[in-house]
Amino acid sequence: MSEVQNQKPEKKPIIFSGIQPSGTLTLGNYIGALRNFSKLQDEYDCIYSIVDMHAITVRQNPAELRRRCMELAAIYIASGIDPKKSLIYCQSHVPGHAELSWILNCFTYMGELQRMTQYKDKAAKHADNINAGLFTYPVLMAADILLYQTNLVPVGVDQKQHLELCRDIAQRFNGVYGDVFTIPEGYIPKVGAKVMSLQEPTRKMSKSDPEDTYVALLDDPDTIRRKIKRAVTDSDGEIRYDPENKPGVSNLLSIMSALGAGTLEELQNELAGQGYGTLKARTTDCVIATLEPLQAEFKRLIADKAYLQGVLDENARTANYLANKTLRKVQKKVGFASRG
Ligand code: ATP
Ligand code: LTN
Repeated sequence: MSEVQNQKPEKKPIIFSGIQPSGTLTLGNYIGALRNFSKLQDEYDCIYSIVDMHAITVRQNPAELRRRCMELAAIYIASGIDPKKSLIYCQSHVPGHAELSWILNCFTYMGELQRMTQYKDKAAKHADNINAGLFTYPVLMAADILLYQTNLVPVGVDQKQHLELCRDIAQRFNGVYGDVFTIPEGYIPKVGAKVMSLQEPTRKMSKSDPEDTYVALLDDPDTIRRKIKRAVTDSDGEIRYDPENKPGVSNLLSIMSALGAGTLEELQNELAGQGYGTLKARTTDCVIATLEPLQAEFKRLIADKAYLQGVLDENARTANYLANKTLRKVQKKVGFASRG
């Protein structure tokens, strides 16, 4: 090996994650996933997709979906992802996702997909439109991840089951054809992996639920204050972390802790003996302080559509190049005809 080759920098491990442009991003998306995206940009090669193909598993208004894709690109950058270091692109701009997804469909069992809790939840929620895309959604997600030989996937805990299926599919494929795919690991936060609804604190906060159940990343301070003030708690008046018996209070404590206000224990000690009014006011302050800089940066970026379009176009070209490397290998392995 020549000296120059010897000095070649080590290839960094790869991070991949995606968020659906299916609604206004919530504090749950931020705490569970987004805020971790920018953290590891220097140690990893990071790829963050705006997964618009996943979003259409539920009916979307086309103009709104297009607008939300642009907004999500601005939110990604406003949260600290640097598009010069990390890739930010729209899933639909890289056809390899759909192509690999088809192949992986043929390595996934109906029974595996039938067990997916997100599918069961969404099928119940959208009983008038239980389409095949909703059913095979986790296979497209596996394709997203495996296409880039991903090592680490930052997600909220609700995606753990999908991630395990992705690993199973990859191992099954590798078992037949040799080491084609890297087997990915999840990166799930210790606190805040599942932020709960403000109105029904036993359910996950979700961007496709009614407005008053979540704090949106772009809510103004008054709206945030009002929503948290109305958050459901309980009637025993004690500030204690106990998700089973006190889901509402525990949710507010974990939100604060996740946003850096202290460990759950510290917060419990600090707030012991105080009323829920104080707990809510403190939570509100933490949330506003976290979101203010992100919102200011978002406003600046969303005004510059040409810049955002440029980032999406340029990064999609790189993503296509990387995706095709894996895709060609997979196509060859399964025996698709060679190209002249
Ligand atoms: P939808 O309601 O449209 O299904 P969603 O709000 O669940 O959307 P996704 O786009 O499916 O959001 O998820 C994006 C990322 O945010 C995923 O990594 C997911 O695990 C994470 N996430 C979503 N909701 C929460 C939550 N309440 N707490 C923590 N993480 C969450
Ligand atoms: N299914 C995810 C979004 C998603 C994703 C991915 C996350 C699609 N593809 C790949 C991580 C890696 C969700 O949050 N509902």
